[in-house]
Amino acid sequence: MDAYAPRPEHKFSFGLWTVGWRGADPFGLPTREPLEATEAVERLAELGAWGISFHDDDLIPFGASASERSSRVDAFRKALDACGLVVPMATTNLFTHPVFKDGAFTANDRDVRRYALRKTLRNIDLAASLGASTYVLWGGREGAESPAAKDVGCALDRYAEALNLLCSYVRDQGYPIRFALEPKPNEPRGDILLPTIGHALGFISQLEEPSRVGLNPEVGHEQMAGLSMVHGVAQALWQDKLFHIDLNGQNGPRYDQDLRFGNGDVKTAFFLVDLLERAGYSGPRHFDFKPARTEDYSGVWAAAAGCMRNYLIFAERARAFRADPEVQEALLASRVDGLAVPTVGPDETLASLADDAFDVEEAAVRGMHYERLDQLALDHLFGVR
Ligand code: GLT
Ligand code: MN
Ligand code: MN
Repeated sequence: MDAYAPRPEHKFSFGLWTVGWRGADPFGLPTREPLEATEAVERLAELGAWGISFHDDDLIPFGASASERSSRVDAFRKALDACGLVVPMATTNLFTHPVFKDGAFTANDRDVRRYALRKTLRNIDLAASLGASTYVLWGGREGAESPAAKDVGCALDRYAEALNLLCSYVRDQGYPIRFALEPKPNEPRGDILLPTIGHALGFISQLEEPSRVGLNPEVGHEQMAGLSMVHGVAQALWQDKLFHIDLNGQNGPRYDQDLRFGNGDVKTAFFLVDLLERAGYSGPRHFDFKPARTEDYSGVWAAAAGCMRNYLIFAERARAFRADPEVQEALLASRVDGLAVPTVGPDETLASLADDAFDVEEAAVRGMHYERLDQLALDHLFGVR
């Protein structure tokens, strides 16, 4: 049996817009024909995936008639049932149509903001009927190119207003849905609001129902901001805010590469999987990547299979790293366990600090032995241990 074969219990999911990306970029036309949603469902199920997510417009073309809408949704539902795939998450396209050129929930034009809310509510109803429990909000157009163009305080007021209204809607409807904000620093806007995990966590604390709102961090987006995805996700977990995750690959701060998971920064991917698995993260392992436009559909499916295979390889390598007696000894030598001990004990007061017999010079020369520990991690990642 292939130890790296994906199975539904691994909870791998894919955006319909990922495998369905046709390869159009700012410099070139699409290189692939459109992909039917039903075929995406069938192929992903064959590959061992568990779920599929979608934007309203991925499934139902923008402006479709009522009859086209219902026939598309019916066909999708049938394919899901036939293949045993679930819809763990859905989201709204609030960025493609030119009406959203200045944003959706934070557009300066009030009628655009009201339209964005209507479009979102309509798709939340569909998401709920398909069993989704997470609703992602990626505000790619919420931002500006000039600081003169946007009153950021007002924009955040309107963003919070939208979130508060959406929370009250799902509460009133009795939908078991939570919202997940997806940070990104820039692209397509020059500067996007809620640019990082940290900004989004701070914003959530200002909402009326913070417990209903969490995060959907994307690997490449934190790296575009030059930040550590592993530290960001660890903090989201620490605050019980990791509702969903977009796994992909990126090579440093540049345009959003959306590489398949495992391409790009492999060491980050390894430690991210190590973190998710050890933290007992139980949500979807969702891949949000763009199969390279050099590929035909066989390459698209190879890339989708590669995302899942790489996740399972990293998980296995991370388990081996943690189980290795030499690693355990190296962790102790680096005193990694010491950080779990409260700095001032429960029976102590700050006055107790005065009793420490502490030799500053001796502490200053102690080595941490992190280089050895890190090399052991690399040896495991490279498969030479
Ligand atoms: C878009 C974006 C992704 C978001 C999607 C959700 S759409 O493709 O690049 O990062 O996750 O709206
Ligand atoms: Mn991206
Ligand atoms: Mn994403």
